Amino acid sequence: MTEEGTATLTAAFTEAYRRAPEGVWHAPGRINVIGEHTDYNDGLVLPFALARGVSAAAARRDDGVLELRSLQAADAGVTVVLDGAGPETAGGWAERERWAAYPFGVAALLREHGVGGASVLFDSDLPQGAGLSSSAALECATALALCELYGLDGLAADRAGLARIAQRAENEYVGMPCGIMDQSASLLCTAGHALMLDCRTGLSAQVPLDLPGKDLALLVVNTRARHTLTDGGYGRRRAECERAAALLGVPALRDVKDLPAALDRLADPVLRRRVQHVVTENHRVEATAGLLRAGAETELGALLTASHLSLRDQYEISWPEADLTIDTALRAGARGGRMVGGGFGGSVIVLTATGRAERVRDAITAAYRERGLAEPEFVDAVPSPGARRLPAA
Ligand code: GAF
Repeated sequence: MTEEGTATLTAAFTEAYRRAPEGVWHAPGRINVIGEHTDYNDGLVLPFALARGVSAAAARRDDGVLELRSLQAADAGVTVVLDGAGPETAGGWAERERWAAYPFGVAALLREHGVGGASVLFDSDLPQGAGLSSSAALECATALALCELYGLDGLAADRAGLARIAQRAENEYVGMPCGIMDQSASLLCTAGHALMLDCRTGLSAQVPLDLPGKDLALLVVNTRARHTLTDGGYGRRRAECERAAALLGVPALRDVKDLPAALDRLADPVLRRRVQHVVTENHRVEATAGLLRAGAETELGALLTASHLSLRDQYEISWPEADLTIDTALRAGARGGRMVGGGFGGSVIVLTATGRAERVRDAITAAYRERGLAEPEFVDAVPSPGARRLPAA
């Protein structure tokens, strides 16, 4: 968020709550380079933080009340007495107030760490439902703001621990059985790097990601086909993976070592396809991290496209605009590309030589126009810092 954005949010908070905020915090959205639907299979992911995200102006209240408002939902603020409130509290809210379940869940879970009431005003420059992790950004901005407001410096510094609390808020208070990738990306990423995260051990490493330095551009294309991950498709995939792991007698699909033998043991073709994706995707993450560490970014394209085909054909979560974007980009000379995030709508990434980026972008826009689709939105993909307190404007 720019200095001007911080000043605007501070002024809006002061007008809404008739007092100044004690600070403004920002948590970014993410792009996942590769490693899709591997996080809840105890696998590997490689996301980086975007410059765009969610900002939260906040101040403590001493009456145990949490008041949540958003510049994106002017008529849908929520006021809740934290004492005695639980996941069922959010269940009673109107549809337009559901966005508040994410920050409410975080605040409710932080109560046992000593967090009390607060007034919070959010602003976001991340498109919602675009697969860029606006929900995790909302959770993580809240988590960091509340920890710092209430002097929980140890917890605020334990970014991996904070990510687990934000994930639990989404699992328990929103009912979305997400993995740990998005919250980890928002809290742990650093500028100029992707985050290689082992979702089983929680161990992570920063992998330098400088594509422009290699004459490459990564286009993030919001296909404008909106996704909702709470409508069942995501949860079904997760349940299928758990069923396959149980049938194979392993703790998680991460532990499948001999893929052909595992596939032979599964009678259900759907489960075989899911296992094929998860096992091969983990290998693609390792290969991608290896290429990045070797400075061989130009070779990434084939891995990205292989990931997309696997998500389309084995995991069956791609959507027509994503396939159109990838096909068109490849025909226009891009090096590779894939859908990102949970699937069923959202965004796509395309890797191309910088010199071809404009041609690729124009070809994608023209393909959408020809089919009468709303024009796609191109989002900047600069690996940016993770969640932080913003300097006072
Ligand atoms: C969504 C989820 F929130 C993540 O945990 C992850 O599973 C992702 O879909 C797919 O890789 O963003």
